[in-house]
Amino acid sequence: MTRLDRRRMLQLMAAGSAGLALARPGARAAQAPEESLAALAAKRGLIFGSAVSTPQLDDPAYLGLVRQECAAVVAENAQKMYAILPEPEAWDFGGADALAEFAARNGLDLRGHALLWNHPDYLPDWVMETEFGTAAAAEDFLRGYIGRVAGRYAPQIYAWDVVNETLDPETGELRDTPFTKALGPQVIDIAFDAAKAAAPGAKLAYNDYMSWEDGHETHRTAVLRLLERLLAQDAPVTGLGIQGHARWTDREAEFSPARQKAWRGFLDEVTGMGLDLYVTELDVNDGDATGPDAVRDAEIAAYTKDYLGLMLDYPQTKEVLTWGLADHDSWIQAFVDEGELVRRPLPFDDEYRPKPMREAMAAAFRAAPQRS
Ligand code: 9MR
Repeated sequence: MTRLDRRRMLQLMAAGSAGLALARPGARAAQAPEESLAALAAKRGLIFGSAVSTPQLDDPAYLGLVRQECAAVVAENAQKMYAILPEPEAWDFGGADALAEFAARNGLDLRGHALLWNHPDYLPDWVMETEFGTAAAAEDFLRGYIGRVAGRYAPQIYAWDVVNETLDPETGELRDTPFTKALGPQVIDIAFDAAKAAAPGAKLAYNDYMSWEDGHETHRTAVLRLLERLLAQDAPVTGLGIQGHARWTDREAEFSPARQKAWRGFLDEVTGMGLDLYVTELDVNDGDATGPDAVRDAEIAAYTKDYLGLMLDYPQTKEVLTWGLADHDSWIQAFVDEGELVRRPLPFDDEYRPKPMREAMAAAFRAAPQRS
């Protein structure tokens, strides 16, 4: 456990849930379950937190829930390159600074996401249109960008997703961007090196959405090869960010013993390399499931308990973050077609009432082995 983890755990344990509610006037104490997820996780040496979007910083009730339940927050979008550098030289730290201030004011740890999302759809348009000409020019730009962003929030940010989703899940190859054109696979090494230089005390993760689901085999293998290569070249990577976005449509998609076995095989290889695991973006999309909310919620909760049970079995799993706390604000709702049911992917409903998924998470934290 790092010094930061230990300090946070002691704070949470000393505060207890009543202390947390009292210290946080915005919190909806009347609805608050007995012990916060953060306190339950901290008892096991784990960090629990959630993504927060910039608009949510203007929603006092939502922030009350964040303060009530979380030990850490991560920017849902505000630290992405398209938000910080939407045009050449047009640096905009507004959203990222606002979240950093919220975290500091409330004693919350701050995770960083993501220094390099090396993906054609999510780099700023002007970067996608740039031809760097030489490898040195691409490297200079990338080192300058990462140095400035990671340096600005050091040492507040205790962990960075240094590189996000750079592998094409279908082919296992690096995604094609101006950075990969100019630098090839070295782009990843350069990003880690620049992050380490600017934030020497932070945990540094490769973050991606490979999962236990069918069709993810190529993606999992590509991630293993990338991590092996990085470690062989002494890149300062400390762990793998496992996003944990699950799609849970029907019985066909269940977390079956065979799929769990394959997933454990993958996690065994990652941890066998000496890396930590961070669950960074947990949510459960119940797709086109039909039926009453109570039935859908029970299935999502059962899955969450099994999934976290497996993940927390690994003492290398040090953090669990959800990608938001309340259903209505989830990114998944943007993909709901007309006539489909609104999804229920997160631990709280749209009135911030705890759902069975929250109970499942609490149970998984209670049952988790103690980690050091
Ligand atoms: O939740 C995020 C959504 O609001 C953004 O529009 C989208 C594109 O920036 O990114 C979403 O977050 C993604 C995260 O950054 C990386 N992993 C997948 C997440 C869900 O798409």
